[in-house]
Amino acid sequence: MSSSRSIRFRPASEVGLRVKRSVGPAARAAGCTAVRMQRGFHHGLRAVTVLFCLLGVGQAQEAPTIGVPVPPLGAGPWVLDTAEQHKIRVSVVARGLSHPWSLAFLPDGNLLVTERPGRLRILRGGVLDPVPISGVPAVRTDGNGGLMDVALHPRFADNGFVYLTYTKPVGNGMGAPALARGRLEAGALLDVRDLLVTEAFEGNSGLNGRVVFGRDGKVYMSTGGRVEDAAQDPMSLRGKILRLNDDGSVPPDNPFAGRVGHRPEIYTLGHRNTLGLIVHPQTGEIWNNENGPNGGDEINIILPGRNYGWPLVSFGRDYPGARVSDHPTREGIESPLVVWLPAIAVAGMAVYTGNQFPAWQGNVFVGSLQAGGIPGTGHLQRIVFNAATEELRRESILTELRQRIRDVREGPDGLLYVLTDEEHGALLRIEPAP
Ligand SMILES: [Ca+2]
Repeated sequence: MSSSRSIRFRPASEVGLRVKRSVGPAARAAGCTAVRMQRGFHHGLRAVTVLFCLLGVGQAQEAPTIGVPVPPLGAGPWVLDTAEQHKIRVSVVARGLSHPWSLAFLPDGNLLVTERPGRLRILRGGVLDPVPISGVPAVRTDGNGGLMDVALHPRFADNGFVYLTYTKPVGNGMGAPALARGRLEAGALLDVRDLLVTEAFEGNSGLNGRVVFGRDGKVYMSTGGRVEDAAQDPMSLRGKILRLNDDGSVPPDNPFAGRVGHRPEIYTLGHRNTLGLIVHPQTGEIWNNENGPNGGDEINIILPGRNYGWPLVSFGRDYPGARVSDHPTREGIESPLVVWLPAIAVAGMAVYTGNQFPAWQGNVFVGSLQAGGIPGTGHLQRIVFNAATEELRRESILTELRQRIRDVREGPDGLLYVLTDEEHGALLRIEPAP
């Protein structure tokens, strides 16, 4: 059994851990490591030392295995029963995708899919072209980064503009989350250029980025900011949602434009790691979802100039178990619309408005990479709200497949499409079953 498949420890760099080996001989023999955690807060640096035994892989004692082996995804289709939309059929549209991250429906019916290792793929007539689209910028692929989101310009049919978020390699092993634009023409991206390159750093801490066009025609881009207090720093582009013109310039009506000590690109701050960013199809609002550490995943309604709290305020717990903050809310900080504790590693988001699933009208769908810290438990969640956008019900579906769900979208045909973020990943389609 592959331990790398069944145990996915998040690296120390993700949680700002500093590993020190000044533990006693007995603890060392048990595979324990003393870990000093530090996080900068506005009210001072808090530090705590804990014994972190699970990281002692390869030392005197092998760490316990978490999770059970996951068999490869079968051929399908699968007919499943769900709580309100009974009998759905899930089928494989394409497989053999390496860590697919995002997708975009083209007006001609074709479909773009990003693969995190740095390839942009196209499905024509539902068939995956074995040849990737050329012209994609080089990406840094270690850790969680690489090629991530893809979005089409609102006037794509006229200008062919495709927007990509990716980790730009900037030398010495460093990577910088970046936004690039190119023109799609005959299977190639042409005139590709970076519109924004954010701060470079080592490791994989908070590399992820989504991009979506608002109804105002502006580009909204998220950046991860899960270490230290970068998400609260108004001069850092990390841990933010940024708002740009379609050419990458800064709109003069941005909430912090012209304010001393603030980067003008910032639309909102205090985000840990946004993995879902959408325009709500019924209200036009920008919604995000973001990952907490060991709990505290959130859905938020994104309002200009607001602070969403990370790392000052969270409902979550840190990886060793302690609460992130003494109180989960604070005056002047936006509270999440939905919270998960423990985490489901939320990723991707769609609000269903099609006519294929009448019982799912207005429901929010999110992917889960893994639930409750147990590998091999990824699935799709459905959330039902009332007319006042207050949560009523949650349902976990596709649990039988046990795949890491990275993205979920409603297609122009009113069906739902799901990407499984696996080494042998797949594009799945969900439709009503007779
Ligand atoms: Ca928050």
